[in-house]
Amino acid sequence: MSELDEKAQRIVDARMRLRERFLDKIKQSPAQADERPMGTGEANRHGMPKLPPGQHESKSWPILDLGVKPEIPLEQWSLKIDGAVEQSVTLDWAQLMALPQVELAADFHCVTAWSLMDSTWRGVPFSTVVALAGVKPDATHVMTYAYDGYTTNVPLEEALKDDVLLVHHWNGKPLPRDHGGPLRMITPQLYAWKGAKWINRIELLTRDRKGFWEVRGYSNSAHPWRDDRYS
Ligand SMILES: Nc1nc2c(c(=O)[nH]1)N[C@H]1C(S)=C(S)[C@@H](COP(=O)(O)O)O[C@H]1N2
Ligand SMILES: [Mo]
Repeated sequence: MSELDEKAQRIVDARMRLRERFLDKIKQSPAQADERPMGTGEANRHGMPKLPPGQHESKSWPILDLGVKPEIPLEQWSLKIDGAVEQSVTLDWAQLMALPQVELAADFHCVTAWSLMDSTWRGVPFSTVVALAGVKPDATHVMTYAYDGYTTNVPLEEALKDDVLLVHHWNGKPLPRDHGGPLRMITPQLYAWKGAKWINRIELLTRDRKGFWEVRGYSNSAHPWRDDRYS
């Protein structure tokens, strides 16, 4: 194995150990725990009905944000992982791209009732990036921050699911700035507001704290198959 392959293998192993710590919670968190989830259509890749209740399919991809679309040149871009971690880490673009990359198909459900189906996403699993920093045993939640000032929170077991990615490509093309490029998070098993566009910081928390929309009345848990939109 080359030095680079060995490094990649160490990162992948660390990610697996981290996910193992949370595997029971991951399995029991809402998507898997619902015996009769709401919605219609064939099962999607994580076993939920393709279309969550109250959603309709959108053929185009709407743009929703706070109106500020930060432009971050790649040479100035960075992502910080801190909080309840063994060691804070700040990645530059080249370091992010040197991590093991994955590609998967997933749907995208916005709380305003549209769903974008069957996108192909390419990026780095959230769990890979936080494994680099080493997650402390008492970490339970995550706050993500973005270049436009947006924040959103998720339980760690939701964030560690295999389809939660930090993505830089959508359907084979670089992620457009309007949709959070160069890098955004996606949370296919939660409403899309849980995925920060233009992400620049991941803070591990030892107790839950609410993000931008969560303090303004959106659901803290945001589970599409429970029609879980507002708190
Ligand atoms: N940085 C940032 N991320 C964000 C938002 C935002 O305003 N700023 N809006 C959220 C909301 S409410 C939704 S529905 C999705 C929309 O993503 P899109 O514009 O790519 O469709 O991004 C989420 N992530
Ligand atoms: Mo939204």
